[in-house]
Amino acid sequence: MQNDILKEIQEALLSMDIEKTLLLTKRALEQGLNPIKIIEDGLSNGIRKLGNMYENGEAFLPELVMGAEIMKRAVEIIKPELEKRKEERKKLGKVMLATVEGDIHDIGKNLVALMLWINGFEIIDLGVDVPAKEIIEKIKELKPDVLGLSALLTTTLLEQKRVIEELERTGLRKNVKVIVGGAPVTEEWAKKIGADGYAPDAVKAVGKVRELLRLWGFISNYQ
Ligand code: B1M
Repeated sequence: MQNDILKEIQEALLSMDIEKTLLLTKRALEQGLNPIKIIEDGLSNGIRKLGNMYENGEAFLPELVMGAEIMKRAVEIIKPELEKRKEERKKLGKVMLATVEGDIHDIGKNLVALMLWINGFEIIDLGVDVPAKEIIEKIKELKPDVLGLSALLTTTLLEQKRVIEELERTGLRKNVKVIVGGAPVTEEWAKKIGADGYAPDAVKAVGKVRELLRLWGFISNYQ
């Protein structure tokens, strides 16, 4: 039953039917489905399938753009449900997020931001296509505890490495934990470039950030 509606959401998104995707998203919420499940198992799976179709020449760029727009609108419907679950605990830490230079994909990063925010973290979102130099400047200015770098293109993965190198070069590396993510990112890549952590999805990103800050002794009374 639950899986049926999630499958229908995927199909509606794949057929670019905005009205139907939004309607089914609302219906899934009314049925009491977990909002995170609707995002991950419904919408995100739909858009990833669209990406596969694009790769195989069965879908084209305007369809990817449209799919991304539908996904964003559907997430807007789900957001208030997630906000109700927001943790009003004392400040857990400040997380700065960016999609690296050359990369404009932001759906995944925005989900990571949303999940961290509802779990009580302060979020500074620098947006997309952010040059390493700008990230360094913002770290100096705003002093986040964690820096999260998202990259969706194999060509922009190297930018994650470049940012970490810049952190080392400017002496800031010791002040900030770095977590990396995005579809082509792996645990091995994260280790190779000297990141502190990697998360495959937005929910696990919350766990990873908590773990890093706890290891650092930042969060004292953490459950
Ligand atoms: Co593009 N794109 N795209 N695209 N796009 C991919 C990434 C691609 C795999 C599609 C494909 O060919 N199969 C491919 C990359 C191939 C490669 O590098 N090997 C690709 C390409 C080629 C391109 C262009 C070059 C196309 C062109 O112009 N010819 C171009 C690049 C532009 C640029 O960035 N310079 C481009 C453009 C676009 C759109 C603008 C149309 C649109 C983006 C809209 C937007 O983001 N506002 C788009 C989309 C939608 C996709 C796909 C279909 C979906 C991405 C997405 O939103 N996924 C994507 C295919 C795919 O990923 N399979 C594709 C859903 C999202 C929830 O998942 O982003 O993976 P994801 O995020 C997850 C995790 O990865 C993780 O948590 C998130 C939530 O669970 N995560 C983190 C993400 N960031 C994290 C950070 C963390 C931790 C976890 O810590 C900091």
